[in-house]
Amino acid sequence: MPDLKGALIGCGFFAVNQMHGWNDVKGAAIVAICDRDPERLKIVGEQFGIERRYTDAGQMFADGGFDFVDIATTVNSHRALVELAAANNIPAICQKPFAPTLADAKAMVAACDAAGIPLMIHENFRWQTPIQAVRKALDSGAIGTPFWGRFSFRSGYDVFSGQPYLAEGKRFIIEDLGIHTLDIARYILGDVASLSARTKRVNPKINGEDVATILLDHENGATSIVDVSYATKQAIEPFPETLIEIDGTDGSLRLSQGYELQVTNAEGTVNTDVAPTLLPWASRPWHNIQESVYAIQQHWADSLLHRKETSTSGADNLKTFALVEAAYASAASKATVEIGTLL
Ligand code: NAD
Ligand code: 89V
Repeated sequence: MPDLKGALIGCGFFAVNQMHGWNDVKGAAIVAICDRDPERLKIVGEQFGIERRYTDAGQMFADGGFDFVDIATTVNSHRALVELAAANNIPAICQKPFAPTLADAKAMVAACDAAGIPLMIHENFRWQTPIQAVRKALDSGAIGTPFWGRFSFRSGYDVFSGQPYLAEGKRFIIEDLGIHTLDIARYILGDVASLSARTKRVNPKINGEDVATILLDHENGATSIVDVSYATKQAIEPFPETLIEIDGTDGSLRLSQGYELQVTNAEGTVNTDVAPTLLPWASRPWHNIQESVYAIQQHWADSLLHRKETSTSGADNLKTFALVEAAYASAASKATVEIGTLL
């Protein structure tokens, strides 16, 4: 089958990982790039040898010649760019967070549905090697039926130097990082019926919350905790590892720092190294995230070529994004939020 031709919009900090990922993906290649900042356009264009360069996305769509678009801009431009893709009947990948509001995200899904084009949210954390290993261990039945879980990301890593906008918004950790952790909780323990949340801002130099603790009631009766922090200084910095504890009817599972997966049941305890691969273009400690970028992009190419729905389609990701909205609403009101009222 011929390669899919892609265009990428937004040549900033994270897009460099996406461009490396596309170089590795089988069945797809980037043929055009766009950034409204000519400097970023030049840097990424030269680094990856892309000659078709645009400062205006509308002009790039008008010129055409690509089968999908990869939107790697920050959140405020997502709706307009996804709607532009829908208007041009071009399948779209959109970075997380989906949109500034749930209403925007729903409108984006509706626009793509009306145009009959696939929309995938670049929610890559569930594609990390250790998270996939946890999913496989549960699917094997090794610990029976899960009834409790904890999904934890606690770090003191300076994310603001690479992504200064993270310090500026009224919302921070739930919208930027907790969104991944909530998606992992859904991926591992299923959809969520209700939640309650508490937040805190510890770092006085930022505007948003940098600590959140969220209690989830899953539809299948399991209970879990999602706890995230960028204000936690530890002896060995775990960034960007998500640590997981799951208790099941026949055993338990622990994904601990250093990418070790421990599964315990009546037959004993098995420890497995589930560390991500350090891809040739990747660098520690980001390699876990970088490998998942390649994995989700390969999944997109395979799904588009075989006309299959993606794991993190727009429709699926509305259910993760609703948890973000619910967590902020619960933290403000101190009430439990029923997720069904948002969807
Ligand atoms: P960034 O600010 O470094 O880059 C964004 C780029 O988009 C900038 O160069 C900007 O000029 C360009 N841009 C913005 N609006 C545009 C428009 N309408 N047309 C053309 N270009 C436009 O931001 P970043 O840190 O690279 O983050 C981008 C997105 O990636 C964010 O949504 C962020 O949350 C997400 N992100 C995801 C992960 C992950 O693991 N999935 C990690 C980091 C960042
Ligand atoms: O994955 C992300 O969305 C990043 C980071 C890991 C720094 O939170 O913004």
